[in-house]
Amino acid sequence: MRVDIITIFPDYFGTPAKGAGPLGVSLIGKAAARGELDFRLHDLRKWATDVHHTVDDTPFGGGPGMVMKPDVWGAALDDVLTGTGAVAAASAASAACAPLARLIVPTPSGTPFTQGHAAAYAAERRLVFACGRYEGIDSRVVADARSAMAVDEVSIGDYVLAGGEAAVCVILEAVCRLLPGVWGNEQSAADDSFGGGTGEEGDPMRGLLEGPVYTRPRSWRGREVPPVLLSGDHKAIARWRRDEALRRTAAVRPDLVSQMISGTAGGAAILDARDRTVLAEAGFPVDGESMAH
Ligand code: JEE
Repeated sequence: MRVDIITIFPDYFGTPAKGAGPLGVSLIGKAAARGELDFRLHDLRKWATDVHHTVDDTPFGGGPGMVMKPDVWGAALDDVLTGTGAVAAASAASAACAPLARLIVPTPSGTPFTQGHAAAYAAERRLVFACGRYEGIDSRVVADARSAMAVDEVSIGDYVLAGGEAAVCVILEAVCRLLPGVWGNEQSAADDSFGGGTGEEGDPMRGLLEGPVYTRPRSWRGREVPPVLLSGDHKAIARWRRDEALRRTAAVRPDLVSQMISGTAGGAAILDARDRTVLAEAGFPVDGESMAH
């Protein structure tokens, strides 16, 4: 997969080719070293035409801060997509026949980024990320890009960052661990059953958060590993894990439990009698039962 990142802070991403920075280490770094990932960093200021390499201007209509200029972004996207590298060389015609790629624009006003997006991006040949700064990018840039390619405006969460770079790192980490050949993929990625995510149909843990996990030693600072996990009784272990997952999800993400219940005709298809007891104890009415407290 080829990944282009356009930013005024290419240094933010370190030197992926040298194994340094967020894209150079761990699984992403190893996939890059094997040639499965090809990162290209682009300094947006390269496409600024004035002597000060200006990329921002005051917002029309007034208001705080600055907005990134559409002409600079348009030239950058044209060049990166056509692969010319020449400043403002791309015509509308050459942009129209740009190689298939998806443009991803992180923004606080975007669609919430989910595991579903990560899976879709992992299936693409080429991703292009546009990192904004200041108060964001002139809205016409995305409108214009949509005439040539698929464009996603996504948000990684309900808080305000100073720019899109950190969001790109988050998105790439979620995407790259799903790539075929990236270690852990066969096991861990297939196990992903995160709420609203890509857990397979019939996965008993789909839509739930994972419960607690343990490793050796069995006893640590007077705290014991739950005996069921040492029992060798796989059925009992699976049941315990589901109970813990239900309890944890009810406690920290009641919205996911509600989604599970409402999305499946009262949860009939996916909630057994034991599930209903566990959820009732956690204060969730299931199947017309009243709240436990
Ligand atoms: C990209 C610039 C900073 C600050 C206006 C008005 C917005 C942009 N989950 C996420 N949080 N933040 C980002 C993100 C932030 C960015 C850019 C992504 C480019 N910025 C910026 C303020 C404003 N504010 C009041 O409501 C909040 C806009 C992001 C992602 N992905």
